Amino acid sequence: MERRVRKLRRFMSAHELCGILITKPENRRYFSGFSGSAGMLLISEYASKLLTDFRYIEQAAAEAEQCDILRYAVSAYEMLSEITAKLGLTTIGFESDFVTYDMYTKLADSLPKLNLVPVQIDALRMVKDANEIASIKKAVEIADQAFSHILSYIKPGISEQAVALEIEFHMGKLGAEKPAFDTIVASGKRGALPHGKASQKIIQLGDFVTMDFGAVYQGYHSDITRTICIGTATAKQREIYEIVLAAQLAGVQATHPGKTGKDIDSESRKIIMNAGYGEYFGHGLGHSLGLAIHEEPRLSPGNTQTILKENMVVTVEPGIYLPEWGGVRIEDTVLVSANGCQILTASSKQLIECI
Ligand SMILES: [Mn+2]
Repeated sequence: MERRVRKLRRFMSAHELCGILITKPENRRYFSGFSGSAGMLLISEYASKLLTDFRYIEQAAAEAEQCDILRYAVSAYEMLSEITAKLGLTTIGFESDFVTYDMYTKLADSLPKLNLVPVQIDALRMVKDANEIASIKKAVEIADQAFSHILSYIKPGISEQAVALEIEFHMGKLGAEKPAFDTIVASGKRGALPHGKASQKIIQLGDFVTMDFGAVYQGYHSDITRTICIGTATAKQREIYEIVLAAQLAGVQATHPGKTGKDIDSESRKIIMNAGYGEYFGHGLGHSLGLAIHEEPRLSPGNTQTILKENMVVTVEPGIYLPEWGGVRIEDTVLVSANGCQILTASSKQLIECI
C-alpha cells in the first residue's frame, strides 16, 4: 500500500497538486484497501484521510489501516471543506473520468477557495504487484474449474440461462465473490452476438456454444471464453474454429513487453483477415483487467500509445461472428513477463465436442 501511495504522491508533484480526491471505487480500494461502496479518499503530501459513513466505519478501520478514518453524518462535502482548510490545501486533483457534473458542482460549491484540477489516475494501476497477480491467478483458476465442471453439465435441451447460473453457482462455491460480469452464453445463431447475454434459448444438438465469464476474487477479475460444439462439428464449424484458434495463438505469441496494443492486435487480426473473415472480427483483440474487468491498456487498433510492460495482465480474445450462422471466440487471461507472456488460463483450446 505504501508503494502505491508513494506512486500517487509522485504523480501529484509532477502535476503540481497538493492533494488528490479519489472517489472511483477501484482507485479508492487500490490506494487505501477500503472495499466499501461509499467514501472519499483524500491523499495529500503527508495525509491519507478516508471519509465514510456509519455503515462502513468498522470495515474501513479494518481494511484501510494506513488512513485516518473520518465519519461524516450528513455531508461528506462539508467535512471535506473542513479538512482541506485544516491541511492548507490549495490545489487538488479530482477524477475527471468518474466525477459527474453533479458531484463536480457540489465540490466546487463546498470548496470555493480550492483550485480543482481534472486528472486521471487509472494508469497507475496498469502494472500489477505480486499480491494483485496472486488474486488474479486465483480468479482465473476458479473460472477454469467452472469451465471444466460445465462440460459435464451442458447438454441438448437445457437453456443458456441454466448454463450461466450453473457456472456462476459453481464459481461461488469455489470462493468467488461474484461473477466478473453478466455471464455470456450464446448458442447456435446467437453466437453471432459477441456479447450475447445468456437467454431462455434451448441449447440444441449441433450448436456451437460460446461461454464468456469470469470470477472476482479479493476484488480482482478473471476473464475466459471458450466455444464448444454440442455434438460433432461440421466442416464449416471446424474451419471457423481453427482460424480463430490460430489467431488466438498468434495473439498470445505476439504479447510481449515493449509492444503497443496495436502491434499485438494486428498480429492476430491478420490471420483472420487472410482467411477472408476480417470484416467479421469487429472488436479489439483484448483488454487489461484487475480491480476492474476492463482496464487500460487495450490490445486494439486504437492503442498506438501505451507500451506493454512486465506484470501487466491482458486478455487475448479474437472472434469471428457470422450473422445468421453463429460465432466463435477464444479468450485467455495472460500475464506479461520479462520476455513474452505467461498464459494463466489453463483450459484446453482444442475444439471440444460434447456428446
Ligand atoms: Mn474479455
